[in-house]
Amino acid sequence: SKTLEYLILSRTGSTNPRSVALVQLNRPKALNALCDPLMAELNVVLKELDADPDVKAIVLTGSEKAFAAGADIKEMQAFSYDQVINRNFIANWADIAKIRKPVIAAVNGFALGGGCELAMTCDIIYAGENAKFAQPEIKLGTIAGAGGTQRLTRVVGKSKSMEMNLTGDFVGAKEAEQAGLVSKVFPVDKTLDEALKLADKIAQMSLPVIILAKEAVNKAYETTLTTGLDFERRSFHSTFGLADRTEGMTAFVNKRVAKFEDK
Ligand code: CO8
Repeated sequence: SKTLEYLILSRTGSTNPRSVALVQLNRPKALNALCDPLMAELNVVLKELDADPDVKAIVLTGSEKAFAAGADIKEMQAFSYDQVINRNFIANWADIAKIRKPVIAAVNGFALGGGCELAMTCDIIYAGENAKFAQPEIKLGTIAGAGGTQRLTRVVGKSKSMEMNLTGDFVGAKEAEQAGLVSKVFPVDKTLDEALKLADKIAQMSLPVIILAKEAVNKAYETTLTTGLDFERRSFHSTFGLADRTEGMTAFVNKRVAKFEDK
């Protein structure tokens, strides 16, 4: 594993030991508060992993106490309007949504404000029983700035999103699962293992098909149903240009396990 200033990186994977990348937020003294240099480092690392042909899935996690307690309030405290607008503060957060490979968030403990938004920017959220999600910006006299009013509303609906954004109240793991924010809940010491297992399961699939599937699901948030269905059908058709599609169907017909080669 490799330790950067704010992140710890490692690789795993049952078939290819480099196919699953683990990115751990490592700023324990500030409960992984997402300061600007941390987000810059995260962006660089995720882009590198996205470009690495060995990597087929990425897991993003924090500690057992905190996934991330939000944007760095101490950093933001002194900012003025002209400063945030001139430097387009937090605009680089949008880059994370452009990663083409699946990113799984393994969330234990606090996922607050920017921490909840970062988890929601990921493709799948696994949560530990101690996970606490919230958009507490309103208590700081501000509002969410990286998806807390947008992604959250699309996921949990208006009433719960309004409640969370207008009160800052914590939502626990079970409630988050019921609301569809989280796909599964685990004991705290199992969350990361389960997320890595999920990533490894995905990593057994064909990389170009993984990318097409993620892109197609994400289209559901961006377009009308008719346009999305057209996009999906065209993407489905395009898999017929892949050797892995031939292999997958041939393996099924011949009652053997498919062996994908990412092409
Ligand atoms: N920013 C900076 N430092 C933080 C943050 C934070 N968000 N959260 C915790 N810390 C620091 C604390 O200041 C403390 O530092 P120190 O030891 O130097 O005093 C250390 O982490 C430990 O924290 P606590 O002592 O408070 O630990 P507790 O266990 O008592 O409480 C809580 C944990 C409940 C998580 C508490 O720390 C808390 O309420 N934190 C703030 C949560 C919050 O309001 N988050 C939202 C931030 S605003 C935001 O995310 C805006 C998003 C805008 C778009 C995205 C842009 C990035």
